[in-house]
Amino acid sequence: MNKMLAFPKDFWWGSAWSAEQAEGRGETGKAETNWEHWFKTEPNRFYEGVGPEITTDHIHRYKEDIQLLKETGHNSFRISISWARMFPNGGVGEVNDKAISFYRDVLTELNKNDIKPFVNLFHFDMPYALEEKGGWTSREVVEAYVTFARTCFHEFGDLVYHWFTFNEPLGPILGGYLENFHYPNVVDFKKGAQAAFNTILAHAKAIKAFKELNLTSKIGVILNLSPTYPRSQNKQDLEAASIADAFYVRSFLDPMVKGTFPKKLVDILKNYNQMPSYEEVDLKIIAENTSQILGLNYYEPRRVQARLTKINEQGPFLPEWFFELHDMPGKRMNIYRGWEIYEKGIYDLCIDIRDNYDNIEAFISENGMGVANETRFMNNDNQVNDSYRIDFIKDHLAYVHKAIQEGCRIKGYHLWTFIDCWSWINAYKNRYGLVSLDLKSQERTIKKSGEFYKKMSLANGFE
Ligand code: BGP
Repeated sequence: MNKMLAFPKDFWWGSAWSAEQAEGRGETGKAETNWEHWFKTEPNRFYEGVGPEITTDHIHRYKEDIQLLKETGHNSFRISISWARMFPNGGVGEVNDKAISFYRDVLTELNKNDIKPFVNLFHFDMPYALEEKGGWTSREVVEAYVTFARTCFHEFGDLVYHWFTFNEPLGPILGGYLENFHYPNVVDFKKGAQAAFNTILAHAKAIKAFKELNLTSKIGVILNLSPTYPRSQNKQDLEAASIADAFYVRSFLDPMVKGTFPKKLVDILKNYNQMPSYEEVDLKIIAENTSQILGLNYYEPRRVQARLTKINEQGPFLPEWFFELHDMPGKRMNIYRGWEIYEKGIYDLCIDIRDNYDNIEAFISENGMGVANETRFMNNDNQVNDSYRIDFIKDHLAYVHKAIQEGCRIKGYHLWTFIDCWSWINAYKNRYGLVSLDLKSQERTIKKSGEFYKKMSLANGFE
């Protein structure tokens, strides 16, 4: 018989999604977002031409959905609040009473059902009018975000369990300023560095505003942290991995958790004239307002080697000047999504946080398995028999369990995601949910993994 892996009392079993990916536009009034704008202007970029207009229609179905949360064993759930819905006049100005009522209804319903609401403020969705002002490169946008954050703390503070300022702040920087999968879709490292710095400042300023309200909840950030593994232990590969780690892991983790910037990264940016502009007082605000809790998103590792081919220093500056990705022979792939599966990565990440970040209270805020054409695994009752997802969850959780045994303060596990939802330019290509969605009828059906998730949550562990 397999040994039961029991998790600590009050472990947070849950999942996560975001406003733009799940709500749909609805009738509350909402400013156009960057994603809606991009979809309107370049629909062909989006998988099968599906945009964020309706998505999972949670805005009309939240009561039914919260019952499904119960039926799949959730004791906690992460949503995000749409800035564009809260401030329908381009993200600034008067706050939207209808948006306040909607979110208060959702949060009240979650609490009534004993599901702790985790609320994130920014999950890639910026009011388009603010993108026009320069997006995160603009100080005006930082101040507008702080007003949005303060308004949310004030309006919903009595109903929220824990708060998060940003989900994966690296995403919009990488995608928007380097790798073409996020608006504004340019290649300009220096602008990206400015946007990153301003995001970090916005995080700190929001935390400052939060502390002024003396709420009992905590506030932090959710970061996507792929541990970096060098191809070999030779000096060049180790150095390449350490630089990649500085760009992709420490860049947000250090300032948002410790209040300092990684020296390695700063030295490179100075050498290559890529430093953002800032004022001395910004550094003080960042140092004094750090995360109280940390969300860890983990999907796959980053494998790195020293560059084998020469870079073109005439072209735009890129992190890849200093390393390249290593396609490790024999690595195990999620053949349905194209990402590597390496469950030990989640353990290495937890240990890193324990040892280098003062063992800050943390939880796994996203982890999950995307599968294309998942209907092929449907049985005659229209239920997706996703045994691969159950294995994926168990394999990762076994490593989370081990990390907890070794002293990591990991308080919960949130799967990506609850009901299959819309995913940026990939739209509905890769399905991640515990519950499947029929896009045409909006019918929801619990997958085998949803049944498993409930059993695991009730038992507070699994065999
Ligand atoms: C994370 C994001 C989520 C979600 C997930 C799956 O990085 O926080 O919003 O999109 O990735 O991504 P994809 O659908 O591209 O596989």
